[in-house]
Amino acid sequence: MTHAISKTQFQSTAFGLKQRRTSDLFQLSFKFSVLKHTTQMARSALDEMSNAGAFLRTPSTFRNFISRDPTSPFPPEAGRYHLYISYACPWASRCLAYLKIKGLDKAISFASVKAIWERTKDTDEHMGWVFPASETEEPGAEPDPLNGAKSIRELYEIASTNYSGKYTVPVLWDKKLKTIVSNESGEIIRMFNTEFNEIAENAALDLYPPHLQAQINEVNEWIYDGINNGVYKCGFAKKQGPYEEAAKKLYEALEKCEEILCKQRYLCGNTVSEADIRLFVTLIRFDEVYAVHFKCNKKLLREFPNLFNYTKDIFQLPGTSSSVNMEHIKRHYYGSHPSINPFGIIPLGPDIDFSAPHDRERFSN
Ligand SMILES: N[C@@H](CCC(=O)N[C@@H](CS)C(=O)NCC(=O)O)C(=O)O
Repeated sequence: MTHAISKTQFQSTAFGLKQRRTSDLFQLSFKFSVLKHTTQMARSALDEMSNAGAFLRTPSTFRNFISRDPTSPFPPEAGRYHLYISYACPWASRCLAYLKIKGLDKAISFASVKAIWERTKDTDEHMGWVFPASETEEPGAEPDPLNGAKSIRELYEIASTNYSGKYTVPVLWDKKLKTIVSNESGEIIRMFNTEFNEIAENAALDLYPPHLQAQINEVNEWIYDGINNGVYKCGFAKKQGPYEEAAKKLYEALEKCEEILCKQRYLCGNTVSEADIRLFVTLIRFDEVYAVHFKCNKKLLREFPNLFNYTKDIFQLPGTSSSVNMEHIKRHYYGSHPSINPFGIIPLGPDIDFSAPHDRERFSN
């Protein structure tokens, strides 16, 4: 038996191979374009990049309001709403802090996802927030008690069949209409502050009182841009220029806070306000995460005497400390951004005791 092949056989085999290679290539490129398409559809914060290499956060999309207005489709009923959070996320944590501070935790249920992002579907590469499979899998995280969802992404897909944005926390969920009321923390905290006062245990506390609103809005604006979002602009920058610009702005804003806080207890005077809770969620993560993971190391929080003591002061407000889970915070950041920390190593320090004494009472009288 001979293994030689004729010229025609050779030509046809070669043609077949070439054809197969072309068709494989076509299929591969088709698969790649589908993949590209689906990953483009399922985005995360790591994809939000300008051509100049700067991080650009996109706005939230579910913007309904729970309101006491009798015509509101979302009235403030006890037991009707659920807050999906991640303890790691500063935006979700500010909602949880409000829920605790206002005494709403019996009226509004809440649960946290797992700390580290995982694949949300087998059919594409999207990495995002997922629920544990059991109560015991991860301390602090719980399976979805309402919809049995495996991921936050699934909740967005229940709420909207053609959603194409990011699958972010917080998610304020309406159990009755089975939909997302809001995924914008800046608006959720306003609802928690005023709209549930008939059922809130600490209704008298107003963190956005009319006489301070203009001042709070003004402070929020530069603190959001320079600090809350500023640390992300430092951490997610892909070029030196945008990183340096963000870091410079961050430290200017921190120095401005330090100056304000050497004269008064809180950002807008001697009573705590929304502006303080919004700043706090970034400061509590600063030395533990942002200084290392996001390269915000020009000066540590502990090197700003007023800001550091102020952070302890806010941490010690009744309700706030239970919104902080440092284990989740550190595991999330160091473990969910492989492009920044490829081996997922979590630094041991600095392990700050925020319940230690502070000197902020000096402003009270
Ligand atoms: N504007 C939103 C931002 C929320 C946000 O960015 N959350 C992050 C976690 S810190 C998130 O869920 N990211 C998911 C992703 O980027 O895919 C808010 O303030 O509520």
